[in-house]
Amino acid sequence: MTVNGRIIKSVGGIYTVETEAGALNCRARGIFRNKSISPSVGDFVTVTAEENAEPVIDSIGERRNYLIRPPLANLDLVMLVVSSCEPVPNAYIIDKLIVVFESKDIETALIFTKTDKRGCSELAGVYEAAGYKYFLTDMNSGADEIRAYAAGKVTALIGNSGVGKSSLVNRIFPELGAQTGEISRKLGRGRHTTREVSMHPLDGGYIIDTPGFSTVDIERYGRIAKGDIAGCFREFAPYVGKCRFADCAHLKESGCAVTEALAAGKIPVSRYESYSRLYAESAEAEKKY
Ligand SMILES: Nc1nc2c(ncn2[C@@H]2O[C@H](COP(=O)(O)OP(=O)(O)OP(=O)(O)O)[C@@H](O)[C@H]2O)c(=O)[nH]1
Ligand SMILES: [Mg+2]
Ligand SMILES: [Zn+2]
Repeated sequence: MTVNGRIIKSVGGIYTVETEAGALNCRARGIFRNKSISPSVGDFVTVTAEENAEPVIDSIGERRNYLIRPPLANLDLVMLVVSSCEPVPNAYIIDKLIVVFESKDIETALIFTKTDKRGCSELAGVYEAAGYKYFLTDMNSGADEIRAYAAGKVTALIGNSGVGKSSLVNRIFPELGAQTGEISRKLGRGRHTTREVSMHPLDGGYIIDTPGFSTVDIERYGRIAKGDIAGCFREFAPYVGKCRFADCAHLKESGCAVTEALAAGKIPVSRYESYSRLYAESAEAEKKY
């Protein structure tokens, strides 16, 4: 028997595939390993289930989009989860991730957590000015708005370890009881409590809890060509193409419409700083080829 389904969970080489015949725990055919494609949460797959044998994933449908870390396919929305206090928010990392999502054309919104501990109007203001939808949450508020926004979409919660992704999932699905973990007092970091990617049906879509990343993971994202980075900063759009030089890098060139907008306060300073840092890193990497 062959059935179609979608991978909703993946742990140590066992994939849970939601099918019309219910959820099946499957292995993947070896062929994927040879082709270096790994079946990922969100993938549409076909499964062959013979009697008395473990069901096996035979094929993976074409992906609309794909993230390497955490491995996720066919997303409609990424909600980047950022803590207002611990772990301390890092504008560069936020912007680097947003660039990755923008480069893949995945809609991005932000969630600022722990607003009971520290307000974050300044940070929120930056992303509002940049043109992003954002939400503020604490242990008692914000979940309903987020749930309403995610309705009907395949939404991944992505963010540093310890920012409160699983806590938020538990507020949206009180019956789920996802494990959450304390922040290490000494390091001010999360402890990688969530180890697996899991997808939960929500109002016609799905919400996906993911393991928090570390800085190492950030470095592993594929680099984006330096000339493509400005296009991933959506608030630059009104100015890009209006510079004096067609090949303007928006750094120190004269007649640059982007740096003029920055000077006029129309582009947030931290966003521009992230741009110039990402540009320099990408230029450095391109030199090595
Ligand atoms: N004060 C406060 N604490 C929160 C809030 N949200 C989460 N926390 C705490 O932050 C810690 C980490 O929360 P988790 O939900 O485990 O974080 P996570 O993002 O899932 O972390 P990983 O699974 O490691 O990626 C826990 O001690 C939570 O109780 C909040 O809104 N306010
Ligand atoms: Mg978690
Ligand atoms: Zn320019």
